[in-house]
Amino acid sequence: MMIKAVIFDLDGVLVTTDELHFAAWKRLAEELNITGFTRADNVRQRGVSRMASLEVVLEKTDKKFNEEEKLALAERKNAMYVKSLESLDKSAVLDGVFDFITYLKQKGIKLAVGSASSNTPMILEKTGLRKYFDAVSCGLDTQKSKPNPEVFLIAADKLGIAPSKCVVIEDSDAGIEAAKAGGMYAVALGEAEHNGKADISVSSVDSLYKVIEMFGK
Ligand code: B16
Ligand code: MG
Repeated sequence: MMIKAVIFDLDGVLVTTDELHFAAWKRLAEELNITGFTRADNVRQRGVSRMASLEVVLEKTDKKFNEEEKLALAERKNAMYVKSLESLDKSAVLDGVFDFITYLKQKGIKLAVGSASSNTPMILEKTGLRKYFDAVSCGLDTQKSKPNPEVFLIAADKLGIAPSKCVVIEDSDAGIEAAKAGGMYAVALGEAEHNGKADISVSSVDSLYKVIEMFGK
């Protein structure tokens, strides 16, 4: 199989903003006097929508919130998160990413971002990543969030490339499921490394070159 495109997840694959998401949810939990919210809970927030991420925090309290209150809490977390993005620059791009995307472009492979985050355009601009990508699909484009494949199918559609010719690189279980549901080749990276549904798992960006080489033949 020849591949024509690589679709990257954003938080935790291209940039370190996964840590900023965690910090903002942790602050929200503290404001609500929730003490048991941990990094292990944060792993379940990866790739899923803002509202689904909020539910992971609210599982830790017996207090009940109505829909309006939940929306306000999600908005509050997002305000704290966006504030923490103010100083974001290219130092937030994960090790090896600029070299790897330059290598893919030289090979003529199309590049897209497929992220649940509605803050994707701002993050891509601030980190200097935007100019490398042929298409961006994010929370602003979708109705359904990962594990639904919509965000990746929109990315493939914007590129004009069949899903079967796309490789997805993801750090979340929801994202791996979404890629497979969309008929794409799924590469698990970092936190998703042990996901059994991925086609292949790697521990770092440096190991992605051999995955691409494998398709070249
Ligand atoms: P926002 P990804 C996801 O981004 C995050 O992993 C997830 O934790 C977050 O809830 C979601 O974006 C929505 O983000 O609140 O900024 O719109 O991993 O799909 O790039
Ligand atoms: Mg992610």
